[in-house]
Amino acid sequence: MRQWPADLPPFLWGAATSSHQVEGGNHNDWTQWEEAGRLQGRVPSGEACDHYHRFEKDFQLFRQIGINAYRLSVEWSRIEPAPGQFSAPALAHYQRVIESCRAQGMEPVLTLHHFTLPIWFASRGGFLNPDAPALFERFVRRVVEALGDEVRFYVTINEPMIYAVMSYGLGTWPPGHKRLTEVWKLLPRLLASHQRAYRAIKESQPGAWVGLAHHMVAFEPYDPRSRLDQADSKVLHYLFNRRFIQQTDSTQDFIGLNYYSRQYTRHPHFLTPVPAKPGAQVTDMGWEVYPEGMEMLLRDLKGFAKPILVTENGIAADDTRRVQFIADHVRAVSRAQAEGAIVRGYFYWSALDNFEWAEGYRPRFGLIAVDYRTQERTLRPSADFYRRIIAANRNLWPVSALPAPVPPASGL
Ligand code: IFM
Repeated sequence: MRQWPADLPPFLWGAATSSHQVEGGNHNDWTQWEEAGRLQGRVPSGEACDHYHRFEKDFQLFRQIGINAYRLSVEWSRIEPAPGQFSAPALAHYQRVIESCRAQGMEPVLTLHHFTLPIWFASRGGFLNPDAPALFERFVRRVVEALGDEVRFYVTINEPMIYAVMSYGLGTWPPGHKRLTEVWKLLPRLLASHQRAYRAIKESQPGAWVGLAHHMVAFEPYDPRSRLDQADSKVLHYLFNRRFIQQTDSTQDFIGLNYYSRQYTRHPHFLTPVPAKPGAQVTDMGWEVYPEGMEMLLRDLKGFAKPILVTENGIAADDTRRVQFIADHVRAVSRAQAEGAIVRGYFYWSALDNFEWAEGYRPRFGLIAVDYRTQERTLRPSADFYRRIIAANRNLWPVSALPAPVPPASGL
């Protein structure tokens, strides 16, 4: 197993965002979708958190929380607005962002594709196009060339399975297709795109750590005694959680895990698992809170014998629940570490409230509340709780200290 660099903190305590969800002023396949009225009455992303212009001030707030790492994404549509034409100002912008991130003592973890596409790329069929891997590689080379060794951690593709299912299976995201056959066509293209990006990054920065952020769901049988429900949850665990990780085993230096919830398989509907049982406590997204699921998945990932970063974990709910959520999931990380999972980082999703795709601005995931009218930011009590966890574990690995008590609710 590759050694964790001695010049890095032993554990990355971070928070995450993505370009389209926070930057504002984008022009990509999602903005087209929003402008075409596909958000079912929800407000389009518009100026979002205006993070594109306010990133420096935001980084100062992040530092108040004490995070030593920040996961962000670059917006392909800004960097390559037309095929083969790269925008020097956009690349210079991200150079400044990375510089400023480092100046604030945060290790950048850079995602290269987080759901959005340049319009020209989308109109050629996006990742379904056989040329997509080569086009993605060309973009990745330009980014890596511009950022040099300032970025050590790359996530090539965020949540390939979610992207495939939402955009091509359920059709709730652009391009809005509902064709399982396309999901099966898309996945090998995403795989090839990742592999080409991996090689391109390593050619230019051999010391880089490259991986993907895999969305994993803790699947369990709806009826624990039903053999068929049990079998379905195993099948789905393989198809949705493990298959892509197995296929990328030789081209990822770390495994990124995005974890949010458990779902139940109920035979014969194994492709449409049940999000929660009646009476379960759910978040504003309708997702059940189940920290044990994260521990279970981290244990499962142990077998790949690689460092693991929890690249996302978070909740859209009242802030009191957020505090409890963070405490319970950090505890799950600590238990998984005790059982041998080499977890090297935890990134809360999200640093700021942001644009939650088809759900618009209603769900609030942030450690920092954003007033979208005034762009005013306010640290939530959960940010203070996270700060205390980080302070208590500074320079410790594995995670071992969980401060108490839980701060009171603020209504934010
Ligand atoms: O907001 C998303 C993010 O873009 C990808 N992972 C899940 C988050 C919450 O739904």
